[in-house]
Amino acid sequence: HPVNNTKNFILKYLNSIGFEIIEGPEIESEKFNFDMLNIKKDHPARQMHDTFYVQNKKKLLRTHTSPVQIRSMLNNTAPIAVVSGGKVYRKDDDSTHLPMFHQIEGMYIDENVSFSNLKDLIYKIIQNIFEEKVELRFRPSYFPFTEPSAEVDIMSSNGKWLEILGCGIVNPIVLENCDIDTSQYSGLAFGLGIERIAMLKHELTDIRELYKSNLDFLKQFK
Ligand code: 2NL
Repeated sequence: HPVNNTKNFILKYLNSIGFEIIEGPEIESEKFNFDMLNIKKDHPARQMHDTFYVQNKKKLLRTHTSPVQIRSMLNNTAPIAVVSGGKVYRKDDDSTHLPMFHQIEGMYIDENVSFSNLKDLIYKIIQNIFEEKVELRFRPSYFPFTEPSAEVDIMSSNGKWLEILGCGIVNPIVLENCDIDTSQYSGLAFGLGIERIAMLKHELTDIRELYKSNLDFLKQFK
């Protein structure tokens, strides 16, 4: 399936440059999906229309793969270089959004990790994905779990900027939540939607094509 092909291709590259591939549960708690990541109680993403809650709101379907990195910070000591990939869930359903999609997130914690390190890594990842030199730009953005944060756009063949991933320097609040000494360590992190990249690589226009289980369609992707 093009989504699994894309996921495995990106994970394999990140693993080859030193990131350990880790996994975690799809059913999560508010603590790991939101609290530990500095996503406050009144943050819009917490409202019922974004998140699938289960078991009387005691548990939820993870809205991103970040809880996997949170667990790795709690269970290991720095330096840490990990990448997680898998299914995530949000209450969305149209030609560009699905209630279930796949994400890859990477995180690197060490002494002296800087925004230059982040930029260098993102350039390498994007060039590996598209297998050629692509023009890209970093645009200032906001995520509660990174500070500063940026979204990265690539220049597409029709001359338009397209958003490809989000990234940033791990917010020290998140490191402190995981008992990591912020006087010694800093970190970088990034997240990308796999369907979005598979669509760009294969020039698809409707994300729902990927999940119609139409074998004639899927057999095109060898
Ligand atoms: C996006 C943006 C991002 C992260 C994910 C992260 C995880 C931890 C700490 C800090 Cl545990 N950051 N993940 C960071 C920046 C962006 O994803 O647009 N994803 C589709």
